[in-house]
Amino acid sequence: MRKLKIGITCYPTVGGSGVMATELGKMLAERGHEIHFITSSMPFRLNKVYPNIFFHEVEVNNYSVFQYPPYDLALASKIADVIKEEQLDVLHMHYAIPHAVCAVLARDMCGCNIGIVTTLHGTDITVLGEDTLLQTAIKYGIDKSDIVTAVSDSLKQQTYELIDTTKPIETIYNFVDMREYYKRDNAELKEGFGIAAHEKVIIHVSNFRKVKHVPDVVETFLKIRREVPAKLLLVGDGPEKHEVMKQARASDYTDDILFLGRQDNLAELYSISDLKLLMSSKEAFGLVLLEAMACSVPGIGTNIGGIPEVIVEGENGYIVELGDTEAAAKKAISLLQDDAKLASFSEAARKHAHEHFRAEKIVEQYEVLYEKVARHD
Ligand code: GMT
Repeated sequence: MRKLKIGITCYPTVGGSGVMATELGKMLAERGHEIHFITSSMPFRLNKVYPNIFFHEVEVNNYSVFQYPPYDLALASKIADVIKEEQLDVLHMHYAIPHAVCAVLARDMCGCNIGIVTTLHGTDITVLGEDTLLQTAIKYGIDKSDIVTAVSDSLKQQTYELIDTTKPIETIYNFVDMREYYKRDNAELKEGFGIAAHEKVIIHVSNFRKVKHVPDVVETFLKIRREVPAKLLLVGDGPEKHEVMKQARASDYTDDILFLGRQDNLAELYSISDLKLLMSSKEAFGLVLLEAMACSVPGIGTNIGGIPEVIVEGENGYIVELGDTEAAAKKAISLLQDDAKLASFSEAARKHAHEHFRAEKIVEQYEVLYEKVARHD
């Protein structure tokens, strides 16, 4: 495979799409490609120096003549500069708006024929796509990209339902780097959190947005806790956290609910966890489920978006209807009270992550797409 110069734009802050874009860049760099991140700040998972990864910061100045800082134009202009200066072969944009639209504008600005691959992650379609003010821009970003991918079949389907486009969309699932995400022996950490060896650990990781339905996670846990000695680890931060803290404080099991805030080393936390809960109302894929599965943690998730494409019902986890905390708790209790079943689900989770979503397998699929649209001059 030809080594390419690839420009990547994503939202570099905490969030699944930024995580995926950064992990993809790191994997591609390891495979010999030259990677140029064109983002507003250093992607947070880019925590080590790579000789063939470069960061081009998009600076947005505000001028008194503008009511809003012109991020989109600054980004398009920066992408155009980087295409020319670094002789990029291909652009990979994460999010249809504004990123794909900016890439199209940048291509036009530099008058070149660089290929644009756009990946849809969910929020850009299922949240923004419902906004009629943005639908035309989203359609433009999709239609003008050379190749469009979605992170699940469900997201692909939803895109056709919400956006008036006939553009072919290819599903390329998210991936997990199993060299980083694997179960380690971490009894000391469990003890450090004050969790007894016999207690089960349930984990939820999110940005505490409304769509994550964290109150349903807490409600499910409280039902489990009445039957099983357990602790709930709530990892992350976001707009709903305050409400969830109030809910936890008002419960009979306040001390069993641990708020850990944002954490980088998720594999360590998954290594002390027995079960993952994801009760979202919108979820294009559910990367956190996959990362947990790679660490041998089965999941219970809602019958929403791409979640049923990650969890195999009754094998490595369970699917419940949105808001059905009763069913989630019942299934969790049956699993947590049966050590043999829990061990079999844990192993099945790890195996499933490896067979279907391991990084090498998925990154190859992107390489094939890049080769199709990369410049040949
Ligand atoms: O889930 C979030 O709130 C963050 C969001 C994002 O845009 O970064 O995540 C989306 O992309 C992830 C990576 O592809 C997916 O795993 C998440 O399911 C998806 N979130 C939603 O669809 C709500």
